Amino acid sequence: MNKRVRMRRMVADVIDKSERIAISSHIRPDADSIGSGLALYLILKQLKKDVHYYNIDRAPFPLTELPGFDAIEYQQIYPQSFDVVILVEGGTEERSGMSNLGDYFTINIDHHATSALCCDLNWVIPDASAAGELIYELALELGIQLTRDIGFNLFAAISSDTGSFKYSNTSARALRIAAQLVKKCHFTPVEVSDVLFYSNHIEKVRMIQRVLSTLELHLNQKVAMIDFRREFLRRLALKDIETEDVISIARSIRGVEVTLFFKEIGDNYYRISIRSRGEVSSQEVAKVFKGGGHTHAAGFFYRGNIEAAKLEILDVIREQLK
Ligand SMILES: [Mn+2]
Repeated sequence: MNKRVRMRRMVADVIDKSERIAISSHIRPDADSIGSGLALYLILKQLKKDVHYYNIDRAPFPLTELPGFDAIEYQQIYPQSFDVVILVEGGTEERSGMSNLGDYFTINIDHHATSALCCDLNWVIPDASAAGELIYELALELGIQLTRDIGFNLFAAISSDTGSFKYSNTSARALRIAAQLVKKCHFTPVEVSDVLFYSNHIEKVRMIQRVLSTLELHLNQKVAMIDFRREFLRRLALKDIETEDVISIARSIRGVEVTLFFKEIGDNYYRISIRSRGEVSSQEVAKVFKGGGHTHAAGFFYRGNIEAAKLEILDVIREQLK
């Protein structure tokens, strides 16, 4: 039996034996973490568990439209008592924003190769395209009825993390699971797309317009860079920007192998997202700056001048392109 199946059985076994269960996603949650968390919440409800879904950060629109979203509560898990705490892509206190996790029996369900293995059970499968794949397999293991809302959330999770089945993590398994969800769960892919990809506010598109105006190309046009400056938020009702859309426009440029997105989050303080294809590993670049992620998607924080950051990062990428 492979690790993926063995761990799935162990996780199902703990759930079977548990009564009070808490779920949490990571801070600044994305569609996979929220869709997977909501699906898991609905699965555990169906099993008549006393389940709570606690997060620290409220997910932005349009994730607020996912079925069951209002069930999420915003508070620490500690000091309430639970038989098990399940962390969806948030296996550490830092990543989940939850304190005192050492006081609980914890399960980490994740597909990031860099996921910390510090929970009591770590079901970490880097081959999985999304945490949603693992929750789907867990649902089968637990023998629950796949409802529309569970299917909708899991499809949203997988379709988001695979970039609508475009990224390199789009596997036969991801497609097969997506097909099974559509077949069994009475929703259509277009309903999910309408929520995730076709409900942009005009303000968001205006924001993308501003961010794209910063586009620079380097290293024989193989590296694209875009900046999000805090001043862009002035005069807009938006509080934040969903980075993935604007990154995907930059990375769509023919010949671009690496896309860097610099998000200004404080004075001389940036969160930098890297997307790559071809020979450059995003993860290796991020590691140099003490960040993490996958081969084709990673990120890190940088303190200092943005122009200095750009030069330093270009040096690292230049080495990898050799
Ligand atoms: Mn994910």
